[in-house]
Amino acid sequence: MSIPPSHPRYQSLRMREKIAEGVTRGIVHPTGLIAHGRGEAYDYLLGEQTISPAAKAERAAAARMVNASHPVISVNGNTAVLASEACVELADATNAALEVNLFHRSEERIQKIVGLLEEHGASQVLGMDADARIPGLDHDRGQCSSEGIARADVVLVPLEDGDRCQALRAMDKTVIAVDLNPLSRTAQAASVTIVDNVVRALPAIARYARQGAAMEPWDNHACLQECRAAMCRLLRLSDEPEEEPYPGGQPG
Ligand code: PTJ
Repeated sequence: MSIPPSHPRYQSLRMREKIAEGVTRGIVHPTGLIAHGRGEAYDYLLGEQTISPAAKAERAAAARMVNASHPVISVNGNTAVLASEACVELADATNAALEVNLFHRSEERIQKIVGLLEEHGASQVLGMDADARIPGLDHDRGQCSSEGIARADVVLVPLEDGDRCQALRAMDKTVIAVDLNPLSRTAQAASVTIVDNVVRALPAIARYARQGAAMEPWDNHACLQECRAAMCRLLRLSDEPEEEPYPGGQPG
C-alpha cells in the first residue's frame, strides 16, 4: 500500500505497514501486532511525541549506557522492523553489543533479525549462540548469550515482558526499558523507564550519548508519575484545559 506523506497519520500508518510486513516476512511474531496496537493507543495519549519526562529518561539512559562496562541492546521482532538502523546507530554511539533475544523464540526468526541488523550495518550480533540462562525464567525466554545479556551490567530492553525485566533486575543489572505503557510491569520493574515510542527513543538516546550525557541520580517512580500525569492532562474533561493538551499539534 502506498501512503502519501501528506496523510495526517502518515508516520503511524507507515509503522503499521512495517509491522504487518514484518509478520509476513516471519520477523515479527503475530502477537507483535497486538503489542503494537496497544503501543499505538498509548502513543496517541502522548500526542505521538516525546514528552519531557521521557526526554529526561532518555538522557539518563544514555549516561548509564555510556558509563557501563558491558552495555547490551536486546532486540526483538517489533524493534527490528521498526528501528533496526537506530539499534545499530545506538550500539555504535554507546559501544554496546546487540543481542537478539525473543519472547517467542525460534532459530529462524533469530536468523532473520540478525540478518536485518547486519543489512543496517551491524558487524556482530549475538543471539544465535544462546549458551547461558537468565535464572528464574522458564522455557525459551530464559536463554541468552554468555557474551551478551548474561555478562551485561546495563541492558536496554525495548518492548520487554515484565517477568524478564524483573529477572534481569534480580541479576543486579541496570535495566532500561522503552515502553509506551507507563502502567506495565516492565515499566514498574525497570531501573530507567522511557515512556516513548521506540522509533523516537533509540535515536534520542544515541544523540544524548554522543553529546556526553552526565550520570545523575534517577528516580524512576517519580518519572513514571510525571508520564501518567501528562497522559491524564490529555484526558481531563474540562471546558478550559489548564494547558495546551497537544503542544506539538493534535495527531490526525
Ligand atoms: O519478538 P518477540 O518474540 O520477542 O515478541 C515481542 C512482543 C512485543 C510480541 C512481546 O514482547 C509482547 O508480547 O510484548 P507485550 O507484553 O505485549 O508488551 C509490549 C509493550 O510494548 C506494551 O506495553 C506496549 O504498550 C509497548 N509498545 C508497543 N509498541 C511500542 C511499545 N513501546 C514502545 N514503542 C513501540 N513502538
